[in-house]
Amino acid sequence: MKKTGIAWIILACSFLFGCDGTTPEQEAQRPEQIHEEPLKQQETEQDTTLQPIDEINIKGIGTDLQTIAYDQDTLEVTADALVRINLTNEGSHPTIIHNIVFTQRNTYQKVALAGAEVGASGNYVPDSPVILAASPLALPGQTVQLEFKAPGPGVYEFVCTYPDHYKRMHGLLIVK
Ligand SMILES: [Cu+2]
Repeated sequence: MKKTGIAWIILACSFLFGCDGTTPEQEAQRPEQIHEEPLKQQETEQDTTLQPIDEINIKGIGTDLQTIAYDQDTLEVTADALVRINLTNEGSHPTIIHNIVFTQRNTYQKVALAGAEVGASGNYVPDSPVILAASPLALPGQTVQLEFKAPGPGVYEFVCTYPDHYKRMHGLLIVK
């Protein structure tokens, strides 16, 4: 008698609500909810606007090997931010060509010397694990762009690897 009673309740329940206690009305809304969840998740994963962007404009100034320089010797960015570097070569002489290469600390000189060995065909950038990011070459009057993800907090370096430029064109990247 008890068993039959329970069976009746289950039967009545499934007629009225569906077996998990939802009304037919709620049942109708459900497919929409199921559809919404994965979409929201996808949006979060693809939403890069949540990542801070640190944009830096830096210039290569000077007219010869004795006067060339970056217009800043220290750059500061936020750890893990997307860093966007705009390097403008303000030189006018056709042989004054610059780039900007970010490296681990105490390596800029080694990287620049290796870059000079690589030569123009490799944009003067060596294949090295101490390089964080390297821009293309900027000809006089040109602006080149470089984007990379900032590393963890610490002190890093940047350098122009065009032959002989490293002596005057280098600086520190501070990541906070
Ligand atoms: Cu240079």
